[in-house]
Amino acid sequence: MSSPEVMFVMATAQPEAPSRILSGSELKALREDGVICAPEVLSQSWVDQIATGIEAAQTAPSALGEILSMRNRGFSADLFMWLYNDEFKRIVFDSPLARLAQQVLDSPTVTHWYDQLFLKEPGSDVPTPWHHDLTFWPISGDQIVSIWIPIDRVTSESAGLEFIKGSHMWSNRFKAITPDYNSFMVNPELEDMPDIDANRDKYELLSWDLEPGDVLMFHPLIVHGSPGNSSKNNTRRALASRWVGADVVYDPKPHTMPLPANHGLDPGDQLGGPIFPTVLQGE
Ligand SMILES: O=C(O)CCC(=O)C(=O)O
Repeated sequence: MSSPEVMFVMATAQPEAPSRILSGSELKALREDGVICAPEVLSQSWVDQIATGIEAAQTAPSALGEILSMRNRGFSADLFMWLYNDEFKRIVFDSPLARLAQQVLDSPTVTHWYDQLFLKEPGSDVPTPWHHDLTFWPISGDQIVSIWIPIDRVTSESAGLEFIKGSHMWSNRFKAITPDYNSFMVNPELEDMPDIDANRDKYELLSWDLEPGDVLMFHPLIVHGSPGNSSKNNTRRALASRWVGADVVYDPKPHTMPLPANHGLDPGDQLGGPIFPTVLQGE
């Protein structure tokens, strides 16, 4: 039997448990619909820590964050914040996110893929065009989940995310729609995204009003997007935290997102190493 000291060290070295575990019906809905809203899984204290991290990333954005943001239109974005921001580092290693992902991934290991900020100020006219994620990610595998965490109350007025139910099962693979500086990510061999907004009645759209503490969890192939923030007073801050299991490998296809240079992976390597830390190991 372990000594109490050893048990204490092991316990503090592990990420915290979520406020509650996902139910069987939530896991089934995620498999079938490609997305779920999981209410009340994060404590206010973690929401506050994410808010502090976002504030720091806003005050001192990375060079990439400067490029991705359109501050004159009330939109801020950043990527891989955990590499330079201690608050986000704690969120990767200590928060309940790894354990939430573990429930979905069905994998012995749970590895952090990357984190991403999406902030839309009141009145921001910047939409997130309809897209799916996996086509422009340089990875392949099945065990992948994104956790989208709002820090503010979110409604359809304040740029709530929308999803096409079941679209993760479609065989279509769509071109990314990007600002000019990211046009290298548009793969000409893929289909154009249909005009979903002009034909909204043809699709089964899912969206939720969210409170801080609630999260959305979704499949990397589900088609999703969000409008600008038409509310007058409510900023919409969100962290997307992305996780993978043991079957996911580095696959640097053309027209995919660039990664930090020092990841040390060769094509076909299991995702891991210093830039993609494995937070839960073989449990
Ligand atoms: O927050 C948004 O508007 C976009 C989020 C998104 O596309 C994602 O997390 O994959």
